Amino acid sequence: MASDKAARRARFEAVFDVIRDELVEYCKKEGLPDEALEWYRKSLDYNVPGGKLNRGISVVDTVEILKGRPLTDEEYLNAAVLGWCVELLQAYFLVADDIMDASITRRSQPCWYLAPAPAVSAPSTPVAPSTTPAAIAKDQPVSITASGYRHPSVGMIAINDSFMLASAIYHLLKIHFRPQPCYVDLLELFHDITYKTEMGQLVDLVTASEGVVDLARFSLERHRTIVVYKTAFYSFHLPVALAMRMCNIPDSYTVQLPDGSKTLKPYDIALSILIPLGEYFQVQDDFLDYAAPPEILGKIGTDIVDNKCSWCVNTVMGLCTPEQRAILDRNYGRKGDIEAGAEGADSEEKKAHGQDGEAGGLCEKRVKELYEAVGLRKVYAEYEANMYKRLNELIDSIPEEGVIVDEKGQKVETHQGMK
Ligand code: GPP
Ligand code: MG
Ligand code: MG
Ligand code: MG
Repeated sequence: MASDKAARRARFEAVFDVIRDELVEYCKKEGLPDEALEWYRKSLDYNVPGGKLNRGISVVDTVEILKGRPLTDEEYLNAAVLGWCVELLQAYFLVADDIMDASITRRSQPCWYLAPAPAVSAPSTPVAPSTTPAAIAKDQPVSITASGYRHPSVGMIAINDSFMLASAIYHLLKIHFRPQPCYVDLLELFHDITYKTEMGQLVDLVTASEGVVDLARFSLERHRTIVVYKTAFYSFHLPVALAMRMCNIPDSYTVQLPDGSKTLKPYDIALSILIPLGEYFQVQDDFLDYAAPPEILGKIGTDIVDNKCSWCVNTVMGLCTPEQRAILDRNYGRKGDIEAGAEGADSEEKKAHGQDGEAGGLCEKRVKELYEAVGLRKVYAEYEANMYKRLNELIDSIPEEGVIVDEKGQKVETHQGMK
């Protein structure tokens, strides 16, 4: 089973080389200089293939389930190209999100905007090596190697790199899908879902506005809007909807239950499960931002320091005493060691901690202590168990058998095992 999963991943990964070469080759044909080709290749290799690949592989898996048989080589390539387009979209979002969230690491390497720039010229001035990621971040756009040399880092070229990761999607769709009937539907899906994700990112950012820390603006309702829009649509709905479009399932189809009690639309059925699944996934991301060690997570959590409307802070706000709430108000969303209303404080703890601190400093530490004190880990475990049950119930509510009819009410096929 495990080796089957590894083999599926390896087959999917092999398609990335084809895609990357197509993209770089296209830029070459446009006459770009070698330096730019080298840069683009490095950006693609650094940002696209290193993640879990769940989103991309689920396009392939869904196409296979819908076809109900192993895919031909041509079908596999098409499905994998769509999968890699989702991974390109994810790379585009992550490169940009890491700049906006001032993150330090991603997938156990420096965020792209902090990474050593590709094809750098020989270093000239050795400087003392810096040890903390925070120090490297402060020094950007210069990064420091283990040997202590300063290198120019990618810096704000990362903004253009993120645009090129997104544009690559539309180039690949054109090369691989233009003659197919699903082409416009695929384009529309990528455009619509990108727009929705950007809406979610906007709500995430304006709710976490810098310098104005007002926890009264947070709520679980606001959090739900953020996570559904910034994560669930692109991470869960998009891969399945792309597979359905590739299989040419039209919007006009309805599924009639065998007893005739209900008619359901296939795209609505998919949404009704994938959005709650995406919501759960982002709650987990929020929880891990606080609870998981960076060595395991591959990224250093920034939500507390960044004043994010995370599931953690919203849940703790509903559990804490007025005294604990005051601690939260003073320390949440603060970048350093100075609590709100305590400027100039010079406690022993602060001295011991050091001004540079780790990541967010003393304020972040206080918030994390509070999370522990209210038992957030236990509350999360309960949330996870409930959500797991709810998602299984939702999946079970999909009929095992149904009759698919077109817009004229004509039977298309009897479909078994829609789950
Ligand atoms: C995850 O938020 C959401 C995204 C990566 C979407 C970004 C959308 C853009 C339009 C740029 P997050 O900040 O919690 O993710 P992470 O924890 O991985 O940084
Ligand atoms: Mg982020
Ligand atoms: Mg973010
Ligand atoms: Mg996060």
